[in-house]
Amino acid sequence: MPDRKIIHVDMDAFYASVEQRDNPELRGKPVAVGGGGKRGVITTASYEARPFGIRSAMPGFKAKVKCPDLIFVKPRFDAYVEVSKQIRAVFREYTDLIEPLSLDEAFLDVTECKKDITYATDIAKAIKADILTETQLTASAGVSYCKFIAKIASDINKPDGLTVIKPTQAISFLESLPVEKFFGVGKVTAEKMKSKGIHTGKDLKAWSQYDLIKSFGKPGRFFYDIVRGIDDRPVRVERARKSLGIERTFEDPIADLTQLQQKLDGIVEGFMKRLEKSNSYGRTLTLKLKTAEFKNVTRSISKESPLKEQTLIKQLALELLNQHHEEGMKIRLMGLTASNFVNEEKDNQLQMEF
Ligand code: TTP
Ligand code: MG
Repeated sequence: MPDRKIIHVDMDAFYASVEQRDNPELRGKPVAVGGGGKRGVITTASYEARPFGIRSAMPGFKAKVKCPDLIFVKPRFDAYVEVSKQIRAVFREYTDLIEPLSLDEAFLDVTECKKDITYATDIAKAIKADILTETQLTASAGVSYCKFIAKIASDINKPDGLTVIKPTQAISFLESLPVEKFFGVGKVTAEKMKSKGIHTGKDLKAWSQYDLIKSFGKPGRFFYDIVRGIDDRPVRVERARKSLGIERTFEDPIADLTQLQQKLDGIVEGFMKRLEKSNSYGRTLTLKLKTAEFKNVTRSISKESPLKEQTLIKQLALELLNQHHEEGMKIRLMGLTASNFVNEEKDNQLQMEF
């Protein structure tokens, strides 16, 4: 694979910076977004609050003890979504290969840049400048040849940072990296690694692939590659999926319910394959029937959590059919659709990439 140019962009103290921008009284002061009420937790804190140890997910009352001058403000999600749209519009000026990880963060593949800029470093500088002009907010960027290293790099000189890690620097950079910084190494895995004497990339590199898989399961294979700077995962363009499904047209319209139930069995099978392939599971299941007179009937059922179980889906599909099939109705087409997809959390999304 030829060298790619990957940029990871991440806004600085995102929610808090938006609040400081929109309310000058908050500027230069320690600000926490969220964390109000008895049990509230903080979503993020301004950089002025961070030296006091104020972090995301910290309960508000605890933060107040650490930093008595801390100002709490309520989140305004509409404002954050608006900024998110603005930064994505900036990204699109440079490339169509954009993979958002959350409102304030995305990977960009700028190997082929829409603007005539040769070096990825200059592209990152230009993107940061455009974001500042458009939003009056700063972002940090990491530049490298793969996603994993670009993401770590964006975190190195926050706020308003720009860190470039070239392929020639990657190996020594990764050797000195603490294990918890490695992609896919969560708290539990990091503890386990440390108990086995693996503290840095250098320690990790001393392990064979066989031993890594034996100790850490499937991700061991990934750890083996990544510590050697091998990460070929493409920047994946996110297509917001609204629904997903299959349908079957019958040669001759079917009136018999039992026969339709049998046909539905096969449709459920195909439907499951479709869901598994795209790894998307919706909370709503819709049955579509088209009659011999070309009349469409669609009936839906929704559950609280995503529908993943074949037996449950089959049962729900049958219920829909039994409830809505009427005596004498001749069916020429039957289909199943999933919709109402649940957005997986950021971490989940990263974990699933394995
Ligand atoms: P982050 O990019 O993780 O953090 P940040 O932008 O606030 O600060 P940094 O400069 O270190 O990047 O998250 C982006 C936003 O997502 C953050 O402003 C608030 C929200 N968020 C939560 O609501 N809960 C959380 O636990 C985290 C980590 C973030
Ligand atoms: Mg951020």
